[in-house]
Amino acid sequence: MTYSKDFLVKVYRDLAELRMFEEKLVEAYAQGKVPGHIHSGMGEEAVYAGTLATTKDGDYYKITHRPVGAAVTLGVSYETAFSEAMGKSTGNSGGRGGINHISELSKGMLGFSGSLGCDAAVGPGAALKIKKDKTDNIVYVYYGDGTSSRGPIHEAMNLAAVWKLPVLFICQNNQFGISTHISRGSSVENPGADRAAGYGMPSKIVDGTDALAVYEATKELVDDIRKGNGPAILEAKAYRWRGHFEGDQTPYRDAKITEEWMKKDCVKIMEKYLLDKKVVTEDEIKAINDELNDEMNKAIEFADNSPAITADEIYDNIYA
Ligand SMILES: Cc1ncc(C[n+]2csc(CCOP(=O)(O)OP(=O)(O)O)c2C)c(N)n1
Ligand SMILES: [Mg+2]
Repeated sequence: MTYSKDFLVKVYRDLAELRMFEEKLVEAYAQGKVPGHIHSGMGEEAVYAGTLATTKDGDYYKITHRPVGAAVTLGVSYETAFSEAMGKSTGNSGGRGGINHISELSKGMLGFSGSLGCDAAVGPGAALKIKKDKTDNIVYVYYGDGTSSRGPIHEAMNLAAVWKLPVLFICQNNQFGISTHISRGSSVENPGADRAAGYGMPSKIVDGTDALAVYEATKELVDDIRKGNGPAILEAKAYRWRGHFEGDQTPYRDAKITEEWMKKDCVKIMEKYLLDKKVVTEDEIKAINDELNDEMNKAIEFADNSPAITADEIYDNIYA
């Protein structure tokens, strides 16, 4: 496939932005600025940067808890995202939702439940609207390898397949659900792709550390879904570099394997591709990263200086 410089730089920028957002979040967490806990998605950024390079206006998204920086890829401002993570009134839920709830419907984001998988059918629900409107939009539904065995995911897949709804299910296979390796949670090797046959869906498996490979595999499936041919599953293989949460010392896995995976750094892989092909210079790479760094530091300062949610406000906008 041939790519324009603009396209390649955009994919690189998305990767670098996701990585930096995750790094800054880990740093803010270590400084005690983030209430609750965070789930670093470092190492898995190409799954989002690659798939989201295939979107068009009017598409919908159900992202997961990892990496939450996907929300900024989808257009949530740094100020809003850091503020929400830090429990500040300037966050998109006024600081009530916190890290897992950085979401804006105006950007096509359908929200996220902390009870993993239970809201999977919200994706097919939005896809039903698209089908009734007769547009060629689609819904991107992300889920982890651990979540892949939950019942509601399979009900959502069945419904999408029976009604031929425009949904791309994306299994982010980072090989662990907290401390449980996928081999202990799934009877098949590929918990995303191998299960597609059960619903008569097409599927693809891709190296989730190679953003362009992810893009190409996604594009093939997405082009077909946009034509009205029904849902599909993409399984992207990557690895969770850090613990399940910050402070998890990962005694349940071999540090050498983690080190090997960390050599497959999706940001560096893309950077090397751009430099080898002379698409950009080292200076251009530096300029992109300097700009991201400046903007994010300003956003963190903004969040630092924003008022925290008060005890009186906690129950505002909550309905029972
Ligand atoms: C229904 C439900 N059960 C258990 C949990 C606790 N939990 C939080 S994250 C997680 C691991 C999920 O693994 P996976 O789907 O592979 O996503 P990953 O964390 O690896 O990105 C679990 C079990 C939850 N949030 N919801
Ligand atoms: Mg996982």
